[in-house]
Amino acid sequence: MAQGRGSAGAYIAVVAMLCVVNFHVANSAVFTVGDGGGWTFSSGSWTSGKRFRAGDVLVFNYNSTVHNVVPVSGAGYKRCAAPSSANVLSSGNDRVTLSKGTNYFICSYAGHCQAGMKIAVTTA
Ligand SMILES: *[C@@H]1O[C@H](CO)[C@@H](O)[C@H](O)[C@H]1NC(C)=O
Ligand SMILES: [Cu+2]
Repeated sequence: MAQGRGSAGAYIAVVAMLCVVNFHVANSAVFTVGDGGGWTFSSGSWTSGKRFRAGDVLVFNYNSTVHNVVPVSGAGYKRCAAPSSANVLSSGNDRVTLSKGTNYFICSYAGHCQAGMKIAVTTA
């Protein structure tokens, strides 16, 4: 009997855990950067009026022969510079989960960031 109650308790704990996981999945939004236009030179203004939260996912769609996505620091964003150790994303369909605070991304192809291919996404 005691053993039966024990496994029922474990079962309830597992179900409760799955509900928590589902809750997080259901509450994280997926945003396509630039919407139909994709990740490009005019992406900087795409963030305006949107509300992002930590855990939300950004999808970067672009032509990978001419662009990339590099998560950078605030300084890297301002200077349009990525450190050599940067994690360069280049699949053309990259998904990035937003963390708390401001998340910065640039395209590191020569001149692209300077031409506006950069975004700063602040999570609430
Ligand atoms: C990607 O860009 C290259 C170079 O401009 C071009 O030749 C190619 O057709 C483009 N691919 C797509 C899918 O637009
Ligand atoms: Cu580019």
